[in-house]
Amino acid sequence: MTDIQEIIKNDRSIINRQLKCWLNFNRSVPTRLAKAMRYVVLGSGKRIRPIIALESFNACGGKRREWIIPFCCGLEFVHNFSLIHDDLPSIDNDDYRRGKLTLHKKFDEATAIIAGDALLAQAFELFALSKAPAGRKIKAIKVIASAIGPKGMAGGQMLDIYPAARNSRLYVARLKTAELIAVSIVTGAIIAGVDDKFQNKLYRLGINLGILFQLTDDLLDWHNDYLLTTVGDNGNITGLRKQAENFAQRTENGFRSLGSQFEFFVQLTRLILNRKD
Ligand code: GRG
Repeated sequence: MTDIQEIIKNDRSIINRQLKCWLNFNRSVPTRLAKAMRYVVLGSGKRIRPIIALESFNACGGKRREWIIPFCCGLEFVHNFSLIHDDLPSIDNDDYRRGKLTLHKKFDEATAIIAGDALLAQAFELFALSKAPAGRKIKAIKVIASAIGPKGMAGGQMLDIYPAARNSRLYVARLKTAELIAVSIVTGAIIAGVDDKFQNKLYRLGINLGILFQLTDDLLDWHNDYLLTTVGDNGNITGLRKQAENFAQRTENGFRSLGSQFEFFVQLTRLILNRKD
């Protein structure tokens, strides 16, 4: 097993343990809602966003892990919220996610909408509960809210459903997917206390990494459709693969230029380019 896989495995188990704790409500939450939230979050997600936040915190010299962990978990809650709503009949109308029934199929649509809302709200409670210095915390909360709001993920989702002619595929990928990934790396940097200039550098690299993530997500979708139907658009797939390789090369070079503390992100870029899930 390579270094990066060890790190990912270790981070994932830390995060999974914490997610479980935050979803242990005893009797304080209606049983159906608690079950729905746990059904979604405690599944088999890759936890890429919280891992990015944690490793960015480490690379930026952050020491007190308890400052960043609530942000890691909150970012995963936001991501899960977005998946629940994305799967709804009025949006993508998907029956399966992570190899099991989507939340609205397992429960019902009302439960899915409410569980999504609850996760988004609880994410912000977790951010506020971090013991990080208040100024850092407020800045991180501000950039996260902006990344998922109308200028970020929500805007991207709108353009995905109602495309506007002038918006390229890359622009939509940036809003819908890359902003949350970029803000995960920036959050680690803010909470570790690096300066604004370095935060901005990481933001730009995070956007590239996030676009790469969406491009490879599209490639995986196409590959699976191709396997199912044996009717694929090979020309398009080759073009997309080339675009992903270009993004990966530029992103990898950018992380490499930041020094050996960012080796994790150099390797992560390669891993995302070649991912199979
Ligand atoms: C945030 C206010 C607000 C609204 C959300 C529904 C919605 C609006 C946005 C959906 C965005 C979306 C689902 C983008 C796709 C991102 C993507 C590539 C998801 C797959 O992520 P993985 O592979 O999933 O990390 P796992 O299952 O591993 O967690």
